[in-house]
Amino acid sequence: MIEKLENLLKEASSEISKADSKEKVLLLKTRYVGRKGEIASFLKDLGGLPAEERKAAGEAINRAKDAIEKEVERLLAGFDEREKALLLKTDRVDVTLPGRRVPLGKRHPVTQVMDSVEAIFSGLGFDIAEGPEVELDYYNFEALNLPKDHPARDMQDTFYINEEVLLRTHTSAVQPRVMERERPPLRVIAPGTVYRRDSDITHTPMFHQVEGFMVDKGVRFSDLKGILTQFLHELFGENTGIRFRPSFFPFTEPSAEVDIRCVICSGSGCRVCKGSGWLEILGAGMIHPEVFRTVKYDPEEYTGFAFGLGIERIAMLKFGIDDLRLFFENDIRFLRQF
Ligand code: FA5
Repeated sequence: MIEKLENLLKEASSEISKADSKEKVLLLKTRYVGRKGEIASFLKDLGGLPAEERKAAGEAINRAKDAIEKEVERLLAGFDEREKALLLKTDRVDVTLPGRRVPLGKRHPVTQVMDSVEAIFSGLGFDIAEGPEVELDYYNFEALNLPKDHPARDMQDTFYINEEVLLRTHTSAVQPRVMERERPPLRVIAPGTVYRRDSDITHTPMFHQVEGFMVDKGVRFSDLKGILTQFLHELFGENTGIRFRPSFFPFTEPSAEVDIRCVICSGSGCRVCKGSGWLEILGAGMIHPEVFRTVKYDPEEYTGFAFGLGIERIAMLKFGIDDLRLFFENDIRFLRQF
């Protein structure tokens, strides 16, 4: 058996050394040292040997097996090395290939308008303030000269949380909050989200406003008109049609609303401007003395103006959109256009 084993070992190492691929080496490995290979058949024959020969024969089989396995491993390692070297030579990174494009997101048109409005008023010396969206009835109405039984509360359909807490219906609620904690002179804008039970092509239940107010000694209606005209010219261009209309708000006296020439129909009348040729974008006026008394400012000493802009309405006019609800449908095809 020992002799037979030596012959097998010779044959195996000669065969293995001739193998010119990894696959061939692996096939020979199976043939010689696999579970049903040549070495395995020697192990089977071991039982037929006289007891005194078995030990030496067993040791010789194991030695032969080890030798073949070592030879196989050595050759396989050689193939791996050569493969790696070849890969390093041929598989170069082409640094001239163009990179993969990362699709760029866009800012929402409402955010874009909000940012422009903030930038223009910052340039005019206004500071930015914020207030809560879940607001007390007191700041949203009472402190603005709208006591509980005031009929003008019906002008804004309110979402109430309970009798004293609501979703703010306008950013005007920030006015008494700021005035309560600061003294004039004040030049403040307060951008934010507001809520009303409203829905049609020019109204949505959630929308954005920017409140603005200025309080000092000797502030006049002409200051309000000057600031708003300057702002609207910067935003829409010098040639845009603007009109001031008398109006009513319980927290301003006198009050006005400002309209912009409808860009959808250029003023000839359409469903957006309801045939009038104009679209209302803001309410404004001189702050009511009652509001000043509530925040402990002396109305004999200070005067001030305030205004509240509808951001979606401005975005409609700026981008020529004929249905305000489109801004909130989150259709990516619509949003990509801005
Ligand atoms: C007010 O909200 C007042 N607080 C504005 C104000 C501030 C007046 C300071 C005086 C002094 P009004 O309800 O008109 O007013 O709304 C102001 C603007 O918000 C409107 O001109 C319009 O552009 C916009 N707006 C009102 N309701 C909606 C709505 N449901 N959806 C979208 N925009 C709206």
